[in-house]
Amino acid sequence: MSKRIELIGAPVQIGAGRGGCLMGPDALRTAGLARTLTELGHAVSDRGNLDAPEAAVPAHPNPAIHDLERSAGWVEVLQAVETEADVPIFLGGDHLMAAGTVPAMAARAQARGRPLHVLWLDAHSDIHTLESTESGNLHGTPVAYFTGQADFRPHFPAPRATVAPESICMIGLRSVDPFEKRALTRAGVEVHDMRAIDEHGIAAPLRAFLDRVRDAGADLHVSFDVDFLDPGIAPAVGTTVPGGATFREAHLVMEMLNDADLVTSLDLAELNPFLDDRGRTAKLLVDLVASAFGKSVLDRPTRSRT
Ligand code: 6HN
Ligand code: MN
Ligand code: MN
Ligand code: MN
Repeated sequence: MSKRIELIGAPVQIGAGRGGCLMGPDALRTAGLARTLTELGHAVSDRGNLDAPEAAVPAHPNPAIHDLERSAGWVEVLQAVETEADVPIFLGGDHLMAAGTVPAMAARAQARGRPLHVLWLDAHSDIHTLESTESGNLHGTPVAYFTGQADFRPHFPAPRATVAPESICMIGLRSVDPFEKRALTRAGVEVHDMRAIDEHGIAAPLRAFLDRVRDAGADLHVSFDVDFLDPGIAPAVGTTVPGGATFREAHLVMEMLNDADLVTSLDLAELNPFLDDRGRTAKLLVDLVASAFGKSVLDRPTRSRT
């Protein structure tokens, strides 16, 4: 089915521990994202890259935190995004971007009387608070922010809309800090770590979650962190963790998302082209997006279930 897809560049990089995600949106463009989606029959537009000023915010007592003013600026700018597209694709940018994109998409869902569900594909749970982060890298905090698990004011603006923790499904986890383990349990987020994927496969939990999204009549935001993938196939990310999703596991997730036809927005987060190997990670991401938007091996969808 043909969709109106809007590419929105979010070159956030101060949320990560090292520079390079600034180049993420342009690497995805260079790898042919728009052309690929157009060839699949979609109507693609490109808003170009957003920019964010530093916000005037008080210092936080946690001395590890860096770039708080610019981070707050990005959260404000991204939260305000409005789009007419069926599916906006936010081109990151480190994962702090989700502190803006998810509330923006939650507000958009709310305006059409629907809840927002979030599929979080990541090695990490990113559920630190401003108080708990030890690295001070705020890309580790968006989930605590957009679920309202912690009050980030007065450093960040209040979220425009929040997402219920029970409406989040995390797949791919394999690096979760002690504070985050407690936070995930307390919040009641659905989590499938790599150990569970090894045992049961990736299709079963995803299928169950997609059924839940459909039954809830919800919008679905997918937040795709490059480190969800195994570093052997996706080296261009600052926070590689061994034992990630394989090439086929990742494509299967995207193919199932296409079959379910529920995705209403997508983040492509954490691509650091400075660490890439001749563009292979960027090209893999474009290929995965193609699978999520209709590229299939055969002429007909190979549906696992209707
Ligand atoms: N990401 N839990 C670690 C930290 O520094 O807080 C890693 C965060 C990674 C964030 O991958 O988007
Ligand atoms: Mn400081
Ligand atoms: Mn992440
Ligand atoms: Mn991650």
